[in-house]
Amino acid sequence: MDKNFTEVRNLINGNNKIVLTTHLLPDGDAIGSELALYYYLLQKGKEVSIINHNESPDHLEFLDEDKIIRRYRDNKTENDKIISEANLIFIVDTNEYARIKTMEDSVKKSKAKKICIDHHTGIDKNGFDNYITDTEAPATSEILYDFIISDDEKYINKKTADNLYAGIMTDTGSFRYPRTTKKTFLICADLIDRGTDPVAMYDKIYNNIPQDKIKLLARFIDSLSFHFGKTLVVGIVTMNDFKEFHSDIKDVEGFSAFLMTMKNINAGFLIVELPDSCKISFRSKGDIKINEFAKKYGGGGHKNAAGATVENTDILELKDKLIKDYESFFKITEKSGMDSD
Ligand SMILES: [Mn+2]
Repeated sequence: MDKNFTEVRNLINGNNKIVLTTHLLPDGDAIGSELALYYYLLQKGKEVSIINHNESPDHLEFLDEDKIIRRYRDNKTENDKIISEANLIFIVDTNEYARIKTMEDSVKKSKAKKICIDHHTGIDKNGFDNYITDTEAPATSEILYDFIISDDEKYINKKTADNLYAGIMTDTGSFRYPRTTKKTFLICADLIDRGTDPVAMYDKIYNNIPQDKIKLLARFIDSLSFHFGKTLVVGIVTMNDFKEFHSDIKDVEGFSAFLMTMKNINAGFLIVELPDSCKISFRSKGDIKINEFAKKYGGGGHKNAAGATVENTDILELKDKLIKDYESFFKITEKSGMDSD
């Protein structure tokens, strides 16, 4: 845990032009963190822009009620200018420059001080001028709550509270995932005190699934294969599936978590076919360190949730290889059960 609250606050107090960004395919914690930080900085009189590689997913667009978030490629010239003139650039919910994708060069080139606020493992501290990280935190939004309230609780207004709540709720899988603690609930209770409506927030984010996404989910469920006594489950989503259901990679959000809802499953893989690569989401339960396994594929993450991208591969060959590698990596014997694929 590295909480350089005072240093980061001093940087904010001493600078005016601030840019916020986050990882590709931003999720609720990414967008919630950016907007909460935005409304905090706005109250401190700062000139703030949020610029992202991707647009926000449809079900999170309501969070950006003031239409603050800019997509980098929509006006590259103007966005490059904002980035180059910034004094501070915050990168939230990721600690890898590669994950800000097309913005990487522009951000690195800017003379602005770079500050990372994140809860993922693996930060290269030399890559940032300052950072606030806590890998025990269930969400970047939870870290930001502590950071903002340590300045002055008046800064957590309704808009800040709503965005922090959205970030925490989504990154904890609605308070179900590991690292959800008493503190998480106490923070959310405080956010509710400050005006967040937890029922409305859940309804807006989750009871809002496009029908095509449900059809994509049905196709994904149909693809599931079970291995090693039905303890490993593997599901795939192909480019054809995306085409048929007018969907894209944004629409597989939640599919990997879904794998882990099944009884007796120890681990699950979601493999998504993209134009030149396949994206793998690794999930596990308990002490199975799936991030160690993901390293074999050049990926990484947490003990129970990791990811990797494999270039130029056939999705079905990759699937077979994953199952074989899983067997040898975790030394699964025949006694573990028969492959029921
Ligand atoms: Mn997060």
